[in-house]
Formats: sequence, C-alpha cells, structure tokens
Amino acid sequence: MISAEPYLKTQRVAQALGVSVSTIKRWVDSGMIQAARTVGKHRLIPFSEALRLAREQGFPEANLALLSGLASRPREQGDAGSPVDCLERLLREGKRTEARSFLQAYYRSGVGAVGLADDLIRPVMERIGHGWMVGSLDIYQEHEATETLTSGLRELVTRLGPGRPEGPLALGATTEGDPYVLPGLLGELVLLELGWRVRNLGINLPLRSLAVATLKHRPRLIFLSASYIRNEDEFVKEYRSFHESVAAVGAAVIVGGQALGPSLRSRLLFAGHGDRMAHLAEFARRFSPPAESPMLGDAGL
Ligand code: B12
Repeated sequence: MISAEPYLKTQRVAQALGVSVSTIKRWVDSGMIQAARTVGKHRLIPFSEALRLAREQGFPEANLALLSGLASRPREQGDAGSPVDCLERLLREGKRTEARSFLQAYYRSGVGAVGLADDLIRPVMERIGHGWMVGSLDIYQEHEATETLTSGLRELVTRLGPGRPEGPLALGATTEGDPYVLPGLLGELVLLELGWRVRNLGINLPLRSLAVATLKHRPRLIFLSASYIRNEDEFVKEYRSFHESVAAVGAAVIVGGQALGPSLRSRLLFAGHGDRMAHLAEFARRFSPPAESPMLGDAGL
C-alpha cells in the first residue's frame, strides 16, 4: 500500500516558501496550487504540491526541511535546503517513513522517473556512499538507506502497474555477483512510465540465464546494469555468448552502470549505453515510440 501523502497547513507552506499565508490562500483559490479542504473548510496542501511549487516557482530559499518535517523553525545556515539535502538527512537519521513519503511526494511533484533517478536518488546515494567511505556513516546505515529507497520504489512500480498490455516488452537485470537493486528498479519505473511492459529479473543474474529468458520471452529491449564486476575477462566472455543469443531474436541491449567504464565497454557489443536513466528513456522513446502511461501525479493518484 503506497505511503499516504502528508498534507500541510497553509502556514507551514507559507513559512517554508517565505511568502505570506494570504498569498498561499490566494494561490489555492486561483487553482495555482491543488489543495484539499477540511470539514471546517481549512485548506490542506499535498506535500507533493508544495514540492512542485517550490521547484517550478524556483524558490531558492525554500525551506524543504520545514516542509519534510526535518525542521520546525525558519531555515538557518547549514539547514537541509535542496531535495537531495533533505532526503540524505532523512536517510542518515534513519527516518524511513518520512524518507519514503519524501521520495514519493517528490515523484508526484512531476519530476517523473528520470528526475527521481538522476537528480535525487543517484546524488543522494553518492553522498551516502561517500559517508561510508569516510566513516561518517556505518555500513548498516548504507544498507538501511538502500532498503528504504528500495521499498519506496517498489511501491511506485506496483502503483504504476504492469505496463500497457500491448506495449513492447523489456527485460532488465544486473549481472552475476552484482547486488545493486536501485538501478534495476529505476530502469523499470522509467520504462513503465513510457508504456513498456517490463520484466525486471533483479540482481545477480548470470548472463547465461538472461539469454534463456530472452529466447523465451523475445523482448524488444534488454537493459543491463553493472555496478560491480568481479572479473572483467570472464564477464566479457560470458557477455559475448549472451549477445550472440539475443541477436538471434533481434533484441536491442542497452548497458549502463558504474562498473562499465570506457575500456571495458570497448570490448562489448550493444545497441546503446547510458550513464543516466535519461539515456535509457531517450533510447526507449526512439526505439519504440510510446503511448505513454500516465505518471502517478497526472492520474491524481
Ligand atoms: C548501496 C551501495 C552498496 C550496497 C548495494 C545494496 C543494494 N542491495 O543495492 C552494497 C552494500 C551491497 C555494496 C557493496 C559494495 N560496494 Co557499494 N555502493 C553503494 C552506493 C552507496 C550506492 C549505489 C547505488 O545504488 N546508487 C544509486 C543508483 C541509482 O545510482 P548509480 O548506480 O550511479 O546509477 C545511475 C547511473 O549509473 C545510471 N545507470 C545505472 N545502471 C544503468 C543501466 C542503464 C541501461 C543505463 C542507461 C543507466 C544506468 O543511472 C542511474 C541513475 O542516474 C555506492 C555509492 C555511489 N557513489 O553510488 C557504493 C559504491 C558503488 N560501492 C563501492 C564498493 C567499493 C563496494 C564493495 C566492493 C565494498 C566491499 N568491499 O565489499 C561492495 C561490492 C559489491 C559486492 N559484491 O558486495 C564503491 C565503488 C568504488 C568503485 N568504483 O569501484 C562505491 C562508489 C562507494 C564508494 N564511495 O567508494 N554497495
């Protein structure tokens, strides 16, 4: 069940955006901000609407910490300001429920799966990884951060549903020995939004088995994420026999991930490569023009 969206009082949104309460009320009444009403006719603003407003209206001084319950006073030096600051701090403090609802409100605020992946989750996890590397974070906190984002993303994927029944099919996986969950889930969300049917085969999948799945399901597209490769020569050998079998069904392979540097890539054959989910989305759009599924925000869900 997707986490309930927090609703905020007009005072809190006004304080966080640095405008007057009457301005917020006027914006609600003019329809510029979507809001609900209490029985007593008080206006309540969905968290995602406040985030959308902060982003679209470009409130540089917006106190997102105040919006996301991280702070209860006007912004001070060093306070979490940007969405990346806020989510990183919620994860560092182990605030799992707040972090999940922040993630989903950020998604509902209209950034789409690509914005969620490339502008929020990747930079946040980079900071978490750095924290682990320099010892300001313990490994359990990195694990907890990954688990929190994983469960939040799984809810969004479930909510977006299995993709359009007549949509083209894509298979996704990470390779053998690679335990990284987030890139695969984000790839799935990106393609579902574009109306693809997606079978995310998960982590740590031997390429031999991905080839079997390809011959069985005959996908149009295979997205492969590699964040960790134990032995590059072995990987290249397995990848070559995998690619021979997928070529037989005419599937296009797009690869990406931190472990696929230029020299390793130069030893592989693939139809596309990307460093960001924006590249996967662009490839999928050009490859099979979509009848796009509604994003959760559009469908008012
Ligand atoms: C979480 C994490 C883990 C977790 C993973 C948990 C899980 N279930 O997912 C665990 C604990 C398992 C782990 C283990 C290790 N980790 Co680690 N890990 C991370 C961390 C913090 C986040 C990775 C992540 O999920 N990021 C979020 C995703 C969405 O971002 P992304 O991977 O960058 O993906 C983006 C793009 O690359 C692209 N993309 C990715 N895939 C694809 C695919 C396609 C088709 C396309 C188009 C685009 C694309 O789009 C994404 C969105 O922009 C990173 C830090 C970092 N800088 O990323 C370290 C990091 C990757 N880990 C690192 C290391 C060293 C390890 C270990 C070797 C540690 C050890 N000694 O055991 C092991 C190796 C793995 C293993 N076999 O166990 C180093 C890697 C350094 C290096 N370059 O070699 C990093 C950078 C940490 C650091 N700062 O040093 N890790």
